[in-house]
Amino acid sequence: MSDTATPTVIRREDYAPPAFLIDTVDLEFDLVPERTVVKSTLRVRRNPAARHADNLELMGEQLEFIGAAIDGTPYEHVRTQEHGLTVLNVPDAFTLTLTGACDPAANTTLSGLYVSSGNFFTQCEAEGFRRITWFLDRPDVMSTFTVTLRADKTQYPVLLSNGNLIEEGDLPDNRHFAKWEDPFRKPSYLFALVAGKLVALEERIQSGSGKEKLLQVWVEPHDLDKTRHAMDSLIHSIRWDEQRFGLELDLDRFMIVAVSDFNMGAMENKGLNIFNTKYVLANPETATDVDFANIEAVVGHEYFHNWTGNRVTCRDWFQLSLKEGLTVFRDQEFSAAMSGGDENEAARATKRIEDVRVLRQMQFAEDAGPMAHPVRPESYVEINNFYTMTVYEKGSEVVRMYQTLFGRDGFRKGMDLYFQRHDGQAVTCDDFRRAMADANGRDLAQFERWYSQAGTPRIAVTTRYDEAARTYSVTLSQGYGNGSAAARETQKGPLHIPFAIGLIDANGADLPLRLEGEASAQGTTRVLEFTETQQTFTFVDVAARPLPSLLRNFSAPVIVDYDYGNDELAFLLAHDSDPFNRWEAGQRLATRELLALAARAAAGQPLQMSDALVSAFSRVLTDASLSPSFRELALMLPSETYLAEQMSESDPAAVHAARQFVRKQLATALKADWLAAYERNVTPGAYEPTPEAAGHRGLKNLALSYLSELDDPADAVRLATAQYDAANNMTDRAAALSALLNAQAATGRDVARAALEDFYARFEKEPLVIDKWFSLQATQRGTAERPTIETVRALMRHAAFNLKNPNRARSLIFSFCAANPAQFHAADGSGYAFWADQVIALDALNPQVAARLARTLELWRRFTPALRDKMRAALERVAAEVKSRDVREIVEKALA
Ligand code: B3K
Ligand code: ZN
Repeated sequence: MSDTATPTVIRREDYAPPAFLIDTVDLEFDLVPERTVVKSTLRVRRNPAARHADNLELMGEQLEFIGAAIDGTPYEHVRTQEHGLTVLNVPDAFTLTLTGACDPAANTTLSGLYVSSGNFFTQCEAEGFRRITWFLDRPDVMSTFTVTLRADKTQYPVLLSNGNLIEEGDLPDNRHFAKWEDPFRKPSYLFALVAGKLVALEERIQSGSGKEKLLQVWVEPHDLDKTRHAMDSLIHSIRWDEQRFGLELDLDRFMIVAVSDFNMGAMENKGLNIFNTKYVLANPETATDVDFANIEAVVGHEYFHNWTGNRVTCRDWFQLSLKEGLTVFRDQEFSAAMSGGDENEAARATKRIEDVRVLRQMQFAEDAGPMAHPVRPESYVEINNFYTMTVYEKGSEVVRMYQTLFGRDGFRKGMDLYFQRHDGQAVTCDDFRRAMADANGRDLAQFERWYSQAGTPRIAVTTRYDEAARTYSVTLSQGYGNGSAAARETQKGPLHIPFAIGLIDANGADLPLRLEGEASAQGTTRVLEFTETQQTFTFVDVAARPLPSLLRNFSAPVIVDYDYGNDELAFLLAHDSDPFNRWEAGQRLATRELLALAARAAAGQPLQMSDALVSAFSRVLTDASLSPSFRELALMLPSETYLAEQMSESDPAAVHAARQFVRKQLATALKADWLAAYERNVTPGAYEPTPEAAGHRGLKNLALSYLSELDDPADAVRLATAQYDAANNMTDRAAALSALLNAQAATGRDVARAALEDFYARFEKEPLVIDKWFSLQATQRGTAERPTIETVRALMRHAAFNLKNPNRARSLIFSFCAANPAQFHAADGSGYAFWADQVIALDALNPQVAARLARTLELWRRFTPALRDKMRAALERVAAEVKSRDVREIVEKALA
């Protein structure tokens, strides 16, 4: 099938075990950029658990066939096709040798074997291994691998692959070789090799059981000074997984390699993780607090995959969330633990709030559009399109709900049973759920719907206080509201929802909770098991009407509809003992105000703001009992994208006007408090990426950003200029530049120019910092005289711009299309035309990156009619021109 024919839909219900198994794989590479020859020797046998097949069908793409042999004898009965190779009439068990070649230098897709900065790298998940050699490239075929790499010794002094190095030496003609052996069976998607001029930071540690382990972080020589944090993060990850889950590193050596051309964040190849430089390299001058935290999270995530993904892998790609949802949950718990210890609830809440923000902004939107799919999808055209927020983030929420239901100990029991049963296997989401159910003696049949139903559940809450009976009843009703058609198709019945609740008295104290039928009160937060369409829970012994604190700590990935009054929200923001719900109350208050203002802006009415939000925010800002990081989160307004999605018709211009208006009001009314917060949160001395110091910087820089909204931003310009000049770290420098750009847009005066030029000159040799330089400009506010699209178009012609580098493409194009809604959705449609040009250009180079960009228009039907028509036209142009399966799946679903 060629890519332009009708695309094949792969369905979960069609799963069949492979007709053959491959027990061992021996690979020999002669690495040459333009033509790498790969000899693959496979021990193959018929799968006793599958239907008989005469022929062996292997997948292969973009490969040149050189020859085949069976049991050492050349074999002619081989047919090659565009997407694979068939070996005809094979015996029951045999050794197959296939020799082929590929062209890594010409591989701009960054899938398979490719060259970046003169070095070789691989990316095999999901289906890249077939671009290296012919194979049963599916995760339920697990084999042990040995790999021999041969290459020029000067050009490629370092030769790495999975597992342990068992031999190395010189060859004639200035060449050398290295032979690697991975003792663990693995699917082909976990294969990796790296070859080139790299250096490593090394550390030796003892694992929990006392075995010596060699840890390495490999980078280009000039980046060696930016590896310490990644190494520390790796060591912390190893220790945390030992303590929390009793899981040890199983190899003698664990390597991380950084590469600057990479489609996503990182990849968990067995023993040889390959990372986007963005998630490895950091020092105070080049990386922000957010970068430091992201590196820790991604290093943890990939390391944790060693057990959840590699030792136990997925039977098929529909089960992707089995490893991704679980591993995201593990990395979230790890980051929470690192930010304040496993038991510090306030510090954990900060991480929880950040994660929920992402979920609500990105996953809820995905679930409301044409790409909506269950955590375990039913079908796909291109699997790379299903590495989604739903599979990752909602998948993580589903895993978290087991822990909410069974507690940390019960969850651990389930994990232990999962590994006891399935170590070394390729399994399904059902297997994981069964382990959790069996370990905790619970029936989780209904819980399965979390895996099979798409869409965001909505829970309507009504309450009733009976003064005479001293009872308080909470009635919960669940449904899905009116989500997308794609989601509705999957919805069959009510979910099993852990709904955490607390009741608060007039003084702001938690009430002890006793449900009808219980002998005594137990605790002040109760996880209700909500399993029916509608259910009433009655609390007894309630002396006065309480205020409910609903869905504490966001105990399920749902939307809660409850009609709080503004004063009630302000009260919760001031008193709720659940830090997540304190934050939530403030967000509800702000969202309500912002949406009302957006409606007025859309109708051309003048904007006016109530006092409720100003006084609530003022209390938070000046409440010294709250941590700076909590205050920062609570004082941050919901994003424009999130707000636009809450409107019946998304109107980015109206949302922008409303949000800017509120920012300016808050800046003006609280000016003195912002200035005081700025002064009080400076962090003198050497930079430290600790959560505490980062919290101070975060609040200080938020204050600066509000101050830059003032009609006369002279204070902000003065502070930002001084901060820029004096900064000893990237967090402060970038925040200062951002505030200057904001003030520049507001005043029309060139106040940011000098800093912008300095920034470029200072960091010209640091690609990750230059990405920030592009991104700050792409997300800046535009003015009538200079809309941001003009800046972006000019930057596309900048010498440092390179469409082939995904980080650079993301820093300019994605930042503009996905993170600057008011400018991107300009009424003249210029943003959409630009988007279409870039999707089409990327489609020819790198379909995976192109498909990600294509997704930024998928919610087009939800916008105002004038924008909708222009978006449709852009989508239709793209649909007519693109060739890749990846982009076609996205635009065809969007237009369907
Ligand atoms: N498993 C990889 C993602 C692979 C994406 C393929 N398109 C990284 C991760 O989730 O850890
Ligand atoms: Zn992952």
